[in-house]
Parts: sequence; structure tokens; C-alpha cells
Amino acid sequence: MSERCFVGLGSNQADPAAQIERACEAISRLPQVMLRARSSLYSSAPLGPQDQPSYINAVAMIDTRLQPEALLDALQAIEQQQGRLRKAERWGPRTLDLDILLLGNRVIDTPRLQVPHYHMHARPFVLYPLAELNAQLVMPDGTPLSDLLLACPAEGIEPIADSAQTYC
Ligand code: H73
Repeated sequence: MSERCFVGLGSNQADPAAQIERACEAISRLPQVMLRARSSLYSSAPLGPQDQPSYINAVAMIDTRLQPEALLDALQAIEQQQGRLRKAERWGPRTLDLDILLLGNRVIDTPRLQVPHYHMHARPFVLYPLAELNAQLVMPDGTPLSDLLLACPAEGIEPIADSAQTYC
């Protein structure tokens, strides 16, 4: 049985919008994964050190039969293919980040994987594109996404007009 999953995408290096588009294409080609929709692209001020370029962020909605660790492996392989420097300084510039935000109604807490994503509630560049895809979402603990949005103002993020994508 497949599960609905939301994946956060972010980049601030090497033509960030193109990085996000390429990553979505790569996700759409993964076996056992159906890419359903991608939010608009959002331009966002860096969270963390300010002496780095602004980011492009988006969220992809997929349905997958992959087990959580296999999905993480597949997403990390895409990060590697797109030249992410694993040794990049923490909080520093990044070529491509892929984060599993939600995976069905699962709660996962292993050394490699925490789902729901441990920082999503504090990241407007995650919550607002997520709401674009499904404003009615409810977290596994019962918290509505709308409550998280109220506690996280849309500061420093700007949707790029007409950049949403749906897929069959
Ligand atoms: C994060 C391990 C580490 C993983 C987690 C990491 C990338 C994937 C996002 C940023 C704006 C991995 C941005 C920023 C900063 C600099 C804060 C930004 C932006 C990193 C894996 C483990 C555990 C999960 C999961 C994937 C997981 N791991 N826009 N980005 N500022 N759980 N981005 N659920 N999904 N990996 N990601 N400012 N405006 O969130 O910490 O985490 O090996 O085993 O730091 O985009 S990498």
C-alpha cells in the first residue's frame, strides 16, 4: 500500500531554482514513487548565518511504497548526484537539501531519521509551501498544520508567481 509523503527541497547554490526542478525530475523517476504535485518555489532569506545567498525552497507531494529508510537512501542519492558537499559547514550554503517532512501518519525516531521532520514547525519556508499542497493537513500528534502556521509568521519568504506544478 502506498503512503502520502511530503518532501522539503532547498538550495542556495549553483542556480537554486534549477536544482529544485532537477531534483523533482529525479524524484519522479524513482521506482515505487509517484510525484503528485510540487508547491510554488519560494525565495527565502537564510535561516542561520546571513552571509550566504538567499534560498529557493519548495515542497513535493509524493505517494510511495518505499520503506522510510529506503526513501531516505533514494533522496540522499539524489542529493549526492547534484553535488551536495557532505562536509559543507553546518548552517552553511547548500547545493541541494531533501528532507522527509511527513510520511503517512508515521512517527519515526531513529538515529538516521526523525519523522515528522524535527525542525519543520519552526521553518516558514517549509510550512507555507506545505499548506499550498494541503491546507487541511494534521500532524500525527493531532496538531493541525493551520496551528503551526499561526505560530510561524511568513517572514522573509516570497512565493515566485506561477511556479506551482502538478503531475499525473
Ligand atoms: C536538517 C541528517 C542531516 C538532513 C537534515 C537537514 C537536509 C537533510 C536541511 C539547512 C532557508 C541526514 C533553507 C538550512 C539552513 C542553513 C538552516 C535555511 C535552509 C538542511 C539524515 C538525518 C533525520 C531526517 C528527515 C531527511 C533526516 N535526518 N532555507 N536550510 N537555513 N531526519 N538545511 N526527516 N529527512 N534527513 N536538512 N534557510 N531560508 O533539516 O537539519 O539528518 O544525514 O540521516 O540547514 O532551506 S541532513
